[in-house]
Amino acid sequence: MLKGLLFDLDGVLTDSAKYHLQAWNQLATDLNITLPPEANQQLRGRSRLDSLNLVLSYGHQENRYTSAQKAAFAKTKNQMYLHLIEAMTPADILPGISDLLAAAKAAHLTMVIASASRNAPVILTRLGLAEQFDGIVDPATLHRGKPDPEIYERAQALAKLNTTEVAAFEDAAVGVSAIKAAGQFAVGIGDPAVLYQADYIVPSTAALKLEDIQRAYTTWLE
Ligand code: B16
Ligand code: MG
Repeated sequence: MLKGLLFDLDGVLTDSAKYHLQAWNQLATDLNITLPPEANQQLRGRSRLDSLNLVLSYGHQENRYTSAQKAAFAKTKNQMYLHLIEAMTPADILPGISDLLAAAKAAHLTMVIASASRNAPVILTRLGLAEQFDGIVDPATLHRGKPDPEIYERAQALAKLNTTEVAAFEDAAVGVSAIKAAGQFAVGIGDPAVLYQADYIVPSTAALKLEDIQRAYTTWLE
């Protein structure tokens, strides 16, 4: 029986992924790096440092800088990102999400955030969603980023549920890989060609309906 929902944040609850990309683009330009079109998908869900290393690799600069220089670049990117998200309000909650959360609450499902973003608490507050969740995994305490299953295993532990009692939501290929490596039911939001590992895929959050998810989950369990 479905007892809990585990949520990625960026790209699932709100479109902050576009602000991440904008800030990485700005940093890349400063470093004379041009991000390829696939960066939009490849940067999704990755930790701040993994993302920076990917950005540097697009410019063949991954071995050019010290750890201290990389930390400074990551800090600069985060300051740009924080500036971009300053104007976020509850109007930035993606379509279909508020109804899904309300339906899940009515069904007494436990809800936990499994976001790689260290800014997740700030964003949840800006969206007015901070009180909606039963727990948030602290990404600062993780050893490995998505696609490693650690973050989804921790979210499941916070929900105090078994692997087969949860459904997890992701917009990133690395995130879906993490969910599947954790053995959980994966709901992918986006392009099926990218999120092919997911057990149930919708084109956008507007198409998320709790009863459809429950039906797909029941089929998956059998
Ligand atoms: P921060 P998610 C991820 O959040 C983003 O998708 C990814 O683009 C970002 O680099 C990562 O968080 C770290 O975020 O720099 O704010 O700590 O999709 O796992 O909710
Ligand atoms: Mg995401």
